[in-house]
Amino acid sequence: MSSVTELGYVGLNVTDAEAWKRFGADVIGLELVEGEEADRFYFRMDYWHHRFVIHPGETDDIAYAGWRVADEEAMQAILDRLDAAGHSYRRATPEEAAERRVLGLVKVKDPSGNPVELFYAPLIEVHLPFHPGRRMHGKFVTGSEGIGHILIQADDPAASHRFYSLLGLKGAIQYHLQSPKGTVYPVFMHCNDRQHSLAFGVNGPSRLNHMMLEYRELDDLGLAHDIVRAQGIDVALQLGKHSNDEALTFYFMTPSGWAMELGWGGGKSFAQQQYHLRDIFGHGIEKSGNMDVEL
Ligand code: MBD
Ligand code: FE
Repeated sequence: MSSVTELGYVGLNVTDAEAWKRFGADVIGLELVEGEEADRFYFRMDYWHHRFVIHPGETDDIAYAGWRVADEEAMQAILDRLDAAGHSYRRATPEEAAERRVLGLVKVKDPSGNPVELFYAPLIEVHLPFHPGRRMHGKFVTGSEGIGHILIQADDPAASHRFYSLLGLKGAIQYHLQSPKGTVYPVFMHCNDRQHSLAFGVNGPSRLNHMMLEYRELDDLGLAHDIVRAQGIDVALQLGKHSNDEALTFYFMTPSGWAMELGWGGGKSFAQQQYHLRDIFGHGIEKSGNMDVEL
């Protein structure tokens, strides 16, 4: 069955562009690319033209999530499934595809109204090696595992699960967790070796609850943690290790008010379902508000 292959890029609406440039480059280590378009800028993580499109404006939230498919044929197979399920979508114009630096682009919304983009053939600039925005020991985990994962709003988790299954993602509820709103049942879905590329079932004030990026070297996670602490950035969840992907991570607030999860050592996706009641260790809530789950 044709499937999306990775979370390839993310678009973000931000109110404080200057804060985001510093945050992306100096805290996370992303490569800032100002580009020629006055209304946006980019961050790179690897050889791709970009992995983030930042749109300064009036709001702070995810603008779209870009899911890659292998080619035109795989795209058509997924569109056929959306048609059969009665789910509408729009084929982007060549100008819109060029805007994203891809050769094929379709725009669709998930059942909660989260903008989703399906694309094939991104521009990969192999002649432009990744140049981190600050010192890094190693690189980001990308490649066939995509940029990381997002935890997004789902008004009806069962409907979201059906929709993302049409895109080819696989997964299920992997935790039963306590939150101020009662027990929550987060769903985790994967489309490659990364244990999960998508999660939902923990709703908060924004469409994007958090986004996770992964370093190849433990020392880069430690460096990021030192920088976050030195800058006095609010830490939402302290360092800890998840039971599902076994990644060592911590969560801290972006200039947009949703959380960034940075990690190291994430495990692979598995074919058989299992669930957990808590994490292996850590992840204590420090700054309440966005990630109020007892892990
Ligand atoms: C994650 O990446 C996560 O964000 C949560 C809440 C639980 C398990 C793995
Ligand atoms: Fe996460």
